[in-house]
This record gives sequence, C-alpha cells and structure tokens, in this order.
Amino acid sequence: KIAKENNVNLALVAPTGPKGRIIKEDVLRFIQGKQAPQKAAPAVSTSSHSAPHTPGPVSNTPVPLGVVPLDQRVPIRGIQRMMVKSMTESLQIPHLTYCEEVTFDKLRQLRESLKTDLGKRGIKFSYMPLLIKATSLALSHYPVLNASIAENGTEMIYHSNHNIGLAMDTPKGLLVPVIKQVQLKSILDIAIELGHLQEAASKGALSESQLSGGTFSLSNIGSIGGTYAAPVVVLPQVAIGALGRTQVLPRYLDKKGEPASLETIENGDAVVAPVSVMNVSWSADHRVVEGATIARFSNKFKQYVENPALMVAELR
Ligand code: CAO
Repeated sequence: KIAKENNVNLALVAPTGPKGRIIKEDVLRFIQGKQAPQKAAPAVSTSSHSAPHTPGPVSNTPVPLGVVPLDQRVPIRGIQRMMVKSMTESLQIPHLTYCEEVTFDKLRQLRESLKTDLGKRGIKFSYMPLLIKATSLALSHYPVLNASIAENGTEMIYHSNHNIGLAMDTPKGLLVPVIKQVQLKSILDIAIELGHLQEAASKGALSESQLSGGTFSLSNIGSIGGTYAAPVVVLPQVAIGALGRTQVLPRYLDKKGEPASLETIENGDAVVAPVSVMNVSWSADHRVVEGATIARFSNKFKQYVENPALMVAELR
C-alpha cells in the first residue's frame, strides 16, 4: 500500500525480510532515498567504479562497460531449498570418508564389448549399470551400509532391497532418482531403467516415487571431472559413494599384467604400463559404520570392478 501510494517500483527495492521478502522498512528506506547496505539492488547499478564488469547471477540485462552491478539477493526455492534442508540435516552426521583406486581395464573392455550391440537395440550402455551392480553385490556382503537408523534412534533398519539413488546433474539442478531393487535386476535391466530416468530427468519429468525410497547413493562426479570427492551422506541413509574420473596412468605391472610387488620391481621383472584407473570415495555415518567395514566393502567393490567375471559369477 505504501509503495502504491508513493509510486514506488517494488522491483527496485532491496528486500531484507525473510525468504527475500520486501518489508515495510525497505519501502520507507527506499522512499527516503536510501537502500539497505549489502542487499539486493537493481540489476544495473548507476555507480561507475572502474572495476571490470561482473554480471550478477540472475540478471541478463546488458551492463554498460565499467559498471559494476550491486550484489543481488535471490530467494532460495524449489530443489535448492530442498538441498539446503537435506544438507543441513546431514550436518548432524559424523562423516568418515575412505578413498580407493580401482583398476578399470577389464570393466572398460566388458563395456566396449557390450556397448555396440546394446546400442543397436537402442540401449545406452555407460559404465554406470556395471558400477551400480558391483555396488549392490558389495552391499550384499555388508548390509549395514544399506541400512538406516530408525526414527526412535535406538534401532537399525536393515533394508532388504538395494534401492540405489544416482545423483544426476539435471537442468533443474541436482536430483537423485532411485533404481529400486537393484539386487534383483540384471545389468541390462539397470541400463534400461537408467536410460528412462535420465530421459525423464532431462525433461524435468521425474516423479515423486522415482525420487524417493533410496537406501544407498552413488554420485558419478567423474562424468564431469575431478578425481576424488568427499560425498555427503543423505539421511536416513548411512553411506554414499562418489566415483571420480577414469584416467590412464602409468603403473608397475608384473609379467602376468598384475600390479607388481616391490620385490618384482627390484628384480627388474616389472614393466611400467598404461592402466585405466578410477578413484572412488565412500562416506559413511561413523555413528553406526566402522572404518574397517567401509574398507572391507570397498575391497569387495574393487574386486568386482577389477575382475568383472567375479561379478558375472554372482549374478542371478
Ligand atoms: N570417468 C570418465 N568418463 C566418464 C565417467 C567417469 N567417471 N563417467 C562417465 N563418463 C563418460 C561416459 O563413458 C560417456 O562417454 P562415452 O559414452 O563416450 O564413453 C560420457 O562420460 C557421458 O556419460 P553420461 O554422463 O551420459 O552417462 P553415465 O551413465 O556415465 O552418468 C549420470 C550418468 C547421471 C551419473 C551423469 O550424467 C551425471 O549427471 N553426473 C553428475 C553427477 C553429479 O552431479 N554428482 C554430484 C552430486 S553432489 O553435488
């Protein structure tokens, strides 16, 4: 009302109220010709500092050369607001993060041998279905990592289904659709489902049920870049894995092509050869997961990835 009576354009008023709201004092301050310090401002400032032009995070308005727009205050909404909530809750978890290097050559060959044929059937086949299956197989040996702490705080719930959430970088922001009952699915089933989820995510059409019910999470940050990440556990889950970028790096190998021992290297029986490696980082809730458990789980995962024949042997 005050704004209307005084012909104030509210778009130009810096909000200082909760959730980015303009409050009465903001309008009165504006009428008096003052703006709140360090608060939102018009997209284009009329000040003429000599610092280089730095566009604000949301403004597309062209800014004259040499003009520095004031900082902008933007309400946190939608997915970002959910992220603030869930990540704030995650702060109560004492995190234990454990990292490992995994050799990727055999898994890469397996993927290459399947990719073309499956591609002809319209199925996109990345590394993820294999890595999701390897995670599920490793989880079946360490069920505490597929558990959660009950709301009463005095019981653990061991989930019988491996509902693996996969972090996706989507046009709407970070979403974590869930592949349910991975323990019952073939690698092909997982590839098909992942394709559907990626398509729905790219259209912003993931349903509530596709986004809920996760019991463990994976994040393939390596598809964007980076080697190691320290992933954050999302309650009520107790563990999460982050996969780094696969790289070809020099490693000492013995005559069988296996990692060489120090003795073999000293005897001159080893060669330095290019090896595909991927770094994986696991974070767990240290209130209920011991470091030794996450280390043993990681060793299992490593075994499956480095020798996919083992994985095949355990498939149902
Ligand atoms: N290292 C190297 N290359 C990788 C890789 C890795 N870790 N992961 C994927 N790639 C390659 C794939 O092999 C593919 O290339 P080719 O087909 O030519 O071989 C290419 O990158 C694209 O893969 P993709 O992203 O389409 O498919 P994907 O199944 O590997 O990954 C998904 C799917 C959803 C995990 C990924 O698209 C994504 O969104 N990643 C980001 C996750 C994220 O934001 N995590 C952070 C969460 S915490 O804030």
